[in-house]
Formats: sequence, C-alpha cells, structure tokens
Amino acid sequence: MEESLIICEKQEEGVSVITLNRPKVRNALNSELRQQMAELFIQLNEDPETKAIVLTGGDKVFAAGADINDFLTAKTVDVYLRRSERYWRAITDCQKPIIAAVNGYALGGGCELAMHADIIVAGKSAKFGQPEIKIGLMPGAGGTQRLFRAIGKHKAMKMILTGDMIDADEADRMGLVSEVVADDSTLTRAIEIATQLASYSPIALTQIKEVSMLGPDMPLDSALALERKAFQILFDTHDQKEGAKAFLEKRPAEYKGH
Ligand code: CO8
Repeated sequence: MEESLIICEKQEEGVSVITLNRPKVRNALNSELRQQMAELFIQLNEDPETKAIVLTGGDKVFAAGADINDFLTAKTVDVYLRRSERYWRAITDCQKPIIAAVNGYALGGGCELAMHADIIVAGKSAKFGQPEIKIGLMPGAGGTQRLFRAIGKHKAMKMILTGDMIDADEADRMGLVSEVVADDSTLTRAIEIATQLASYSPIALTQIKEVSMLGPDMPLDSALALERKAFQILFDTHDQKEGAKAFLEKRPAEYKGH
C-alpha cells in the first residue's frame, strides 16, 4: 500500500498535528500533497475538537520547496491552470492558530509554508531560504511578500536575491521564528504551545488572529478601529464572561467557543 503523503493525528486537549510525509524527497511539495494539505486545513478549521494545529515535516526536514520535477516541462498555462493559490488560501483562511515545528530545511515553498504559521518553533538544525533564484525562478507563494513583512527589506532582499540559507539562530535574530529549541524538543515544544492555546477561548483566539493578520496591511486608524470592534464583539460571548468570572473565583475557566 502507498504511504500517505500527509499524516494527521489528533492529540488530547484539542491539538491536531499535521506531518508532511515525503522524506525521500525532503518533503518536496507536489500538487497532490498540497491538495491533501489544503483539504486537511479545511476539515480541521471546521472540526470542533481541534483548537490549535501543529504543522511539521518530522525530525529531519520541514520541506525542500515545490517538487522541482513538476517544473521541468510545465508551461505558463499549465502553472496558471493549477491554481495553486487555492491550496495556500485554505491555510490562510484557517481561523485557528497554526504552530510550525521546523527541523532541517525549510526552503522555497517550504519556507513559504512555514511563514503561513502564526508561531514558528525552530530546531537548532533548521535552515530557511528562498533558493528559487538558483534554479532560474523566483518565489511564487508569498516569499517576496511575507518575508519582507516578517524581517524587513534588506534582510529579505538578501535572502531572496542570493538564494542563500540562514540557520535557526540567524532566523531567530531576524524575527523569522518565534523561538529556537534543541532538535529533539521541536515538536514537543510546538505541541506544548498548541495545548496552551487550546485551553483558551477559541473565539478570542480567532478574533486575535483575524485582526492581527488583517491589520498590518490597513491604515493604522482603520486597523485600530477593527481591533476595537473585535474587542467589543467579545463582550457578547459566554467565554468573555466565563474568563472574567473564573479569574475572580480563582478557578480554571471553562470555555465553550461562543
Ligand atoms: N523537488 C524535488 N525533489 C527534491 C527536492 C525538490 N524541491 N528537494 C530534494 N529533492 C530530492 C532530490 O532530488 C533527491 O532525490 P534522489 O534521492 O532521487 O536523488 C532527494 O530529494 C534528496 O535530496 P539531496 O540528495 O539533494 O539531499 P541533501 O540532504 O543533500 O540536500 C536540499 C537537501 C538542500 C534540500 C537539496 O535537496 C535542495 O537544494 N533541494 C532543492 C531546494 C530548492 O531549490 N527548493 C526550491 C524549489 S522551487 C519552489 O519552492 C518554488 C515555490 C513556488 C510555489 C510553491 C509551490 C509549493
């Protein structure tokens, strides 16, 4: 039987772990894998038991980018008709927190995939890069835009134009990752963070994510108004009242997600 390209495991406490599973080709992201990943994100977004999602490529590698075999003969119209953007959209549309656990290479589409996460935990072995220029190409799934926004013009341009990789500590200094841990702790730490988030109010997490993602591309006054509206909306939720009550009664809150 053929091995699954992607594995999804539900943990206790509302955490689902997605593992890319093409280790022989360094988890190269072919269309089939990306389609399956998109379907999973859509399912998990709807799944009431899943409160936070961990995305990993396993112990050794996160993902070495698009599957270069798919680029050998493809013409403009083929690439256009693939409509790959819908697969990425499924991840950006996911309202739940996504934590990437990155060991080893996160290159090209792999680096772009990691940047779709809200929090990135990197193992010491992690290496990030946008090496497309080295194969006569350029980033095509947000690399030129998300990297720019994450680490600023001059660091991003250096990475995109040279195609050279940076290691975990450099990525940490640049603000490309949230924290760096020992390789054997990457997944555990990502799950620990996801479990922490899963204990919070799901609707408050969703509002934080939505406002934080939309705000930076808006004029500041509009973004602040959006934040205010989201803040106000939460006052009509069970969870907001429960959170305040539980604090004052010195007990853990029981959130319902509404
Ligand atoms: N596509 C296809 N096969 C790959 C890829 C890839 N991206 N990366 C590695 N492989 C294959 C190799 O061909 C090799 O196959 P085989 O065993 O049959 O020879 C196997 O995986 C192992 O690779 P290496 O022997 O090279 O392993 P190393 O550990 O020595 O090196 C590297 C690992 C550094 C990751 C190296 O394989 C490498 O440089 N890979 C290519 C990285 C790259 O250029 N990525 C960018 C691709 S373009 C891109 O991502 C554009 C994104 C645009 C849209 C997003 C769509 C997803």
